[in-house]
This record gives sequence, C-alpha cells and structure tokens, in this order.
Amino acid sequence: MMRKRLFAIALTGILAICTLGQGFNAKASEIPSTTDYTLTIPARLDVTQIGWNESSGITVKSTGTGGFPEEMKINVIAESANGWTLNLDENNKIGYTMKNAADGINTTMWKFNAVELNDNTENGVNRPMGIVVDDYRKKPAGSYSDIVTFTASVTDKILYDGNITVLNYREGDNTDSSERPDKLFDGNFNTKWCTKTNNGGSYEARTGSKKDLVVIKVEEEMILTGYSLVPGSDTSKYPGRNWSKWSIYGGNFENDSSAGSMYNFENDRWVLIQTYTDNSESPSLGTDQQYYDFLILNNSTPYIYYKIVVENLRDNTDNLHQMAEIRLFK
Ligand SMILES: [Ca+2]
Repeated sequence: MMRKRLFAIALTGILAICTLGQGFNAKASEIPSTTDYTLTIPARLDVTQIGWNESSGITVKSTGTGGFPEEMKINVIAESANGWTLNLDENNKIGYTMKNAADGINTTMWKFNAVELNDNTENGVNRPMGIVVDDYRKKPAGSYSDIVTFTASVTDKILYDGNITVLNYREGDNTDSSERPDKLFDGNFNTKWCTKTNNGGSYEARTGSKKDLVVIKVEEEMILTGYSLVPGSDTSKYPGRNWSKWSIYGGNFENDSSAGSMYNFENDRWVLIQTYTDNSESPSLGTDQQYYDFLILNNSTPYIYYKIVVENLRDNTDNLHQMAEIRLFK
C-alpha cells in the first residue's frame, strides 16, 4: 500500500511598503522629482510541486510627483533565514533557488530604473519570479518553510569601475592597429576605436554579418542599467563618423572562447538588450566630446558577456566610424 504523504510547504515573504522622501536637486523650471515609491511583495508563496513554482512577483510603483529621478534606481535584495532551504526540522531540509521568471536565471536581487518606473506610473513595474524546489519525494511529510526578507533601497545608478576585457571584435579591413576597440575602455578621451573599410560602400547596406562589433567581458555578472558613449576628439570635424544606430546584447556563455568565438558572433544565445536609433530617440550624440548617457529599458538580467554592434553611421556613406569611450552603469 502506498503511504500517503502530505506536503504543505510555505515560503513566507514580508509585505513591505517603503517610502523614502529624499531631497533631490532639480532646476527651478522643472517639477521636482521624488524618490517616493511603493514596493509590494507577495506575503506568502505556497510551493506545490518539485521544480518550478511561480509567484506573482515584486511590484514597484513610483508615487512621487514629477517622476522618479533618472540618475537613480531602486534595488530590492532578498535574504533567506535558512540559507535557501525549506526546513521541517534540523535534519529535514529541502533546497530551493529563486529565479527571475522572465528568463529563468537565478537571482536574489532586482533593480528598477527610472524609465521603467515612469513608463508604468499606473500599475507599477512587476517582476514575476519563481522558485525551483529540489526533489523532496524521499523527505518525511510535514510543513516545510523558510522566511525570506526583502530589503529595498534607493541608490544612484552605479558606474561599473571594474575591468572590461575585450574578447574579440570584427572591424574594417583597413583599420589602424593603434585604434582597436580596447581604446573604448581605457578612460582616455584622446584614444578611440576607429575602423576603416576599403571599398566597403554604404555602411547601412552591409549585411548583418559585416557590421563592426566588439565582444567584452565584465568581472562578474551584472545587470546593465545604462551606459555612456564619448565620440572621438575630432567629432566636430567628422560628425558623420558617429554611430547613428547600435545594438547591445548580453550573454552568459560557458567560457570566454565560446563568447568571443568568431563563429558565435551571430549566435542566437546572445540576448538583445537594446537597439538605439540616434536622432529619432533622445538623448542623442552631439558634436561636443563629452559623456552622453543612455538608459537601458526593461533589462533585469545579469550578464557577464556583452556584445556591442555598430548598426549604422551618421553619414552612412563614410567608410570610417569612431568612438572614444564607453562606460557602463549597473
Ligand atoms: Ca579611449
């Protein structure tokens, strides 16, 4: 006779309502932004099966007037009382892992940026999440539980100041060896990635596999929330060399050679994070040499590898393009 087992496993969260009224400096002509927000966490997540169990997720809603400040973000961190196990008693524990429901990647941290918050003022931004529960069929019946505490904070978008390694790149056939893509990440406005193609014709007309690109690696997985581009020092003389359209992809590969392989440039495991068309979107690259900041929309996935593809140039008949610096925000 089969012995009947009863599993009533509960993951208990804490409902958190957070309001921070930090001061924020704004120009007199603008409506001041505030960092007031409401964070809603499911009070309880009942686990009903081995493997995937989904919850309604975390919702953050900006409640201040004037919108949430663009240079700030909300971070939510989850901590487990039991070290990510559901416990019956000292000897009977069942492991589990928290996931981002959108892509199934493990996470205990969620970030919300101003663009997301200000685009979703009615309903707030929701990040569905789930937990994957280890096989518990050999465990005794009973009620297993853990307590997960969510803590929220408002911080500046953080400049990534770790190492950036250029793993590989594709560029024009007549590029000066002193102007390779490592110059994008050397902190020097006077050095640049400047590529030249002989008889390349219109840059726009190149097929996707002929577009210039660079594959980079950061020190550890991070959620890219924005980036800055700095045009070349002679940008006012050659504005046509500025990028007018570009794409940023993220990826998590087994190893560097897999991410940086020539054969993997078009690999479908690269996930498109953003395609930006300059001149039709704001902000736009100007003719002054300075940092131009761009926000990433709706990305909550941490990646360790990133691919930046130059899709088109301001003057798409130019056979050169250039960029002096890229910096990343997490
Ligand atoms: Ca540089």
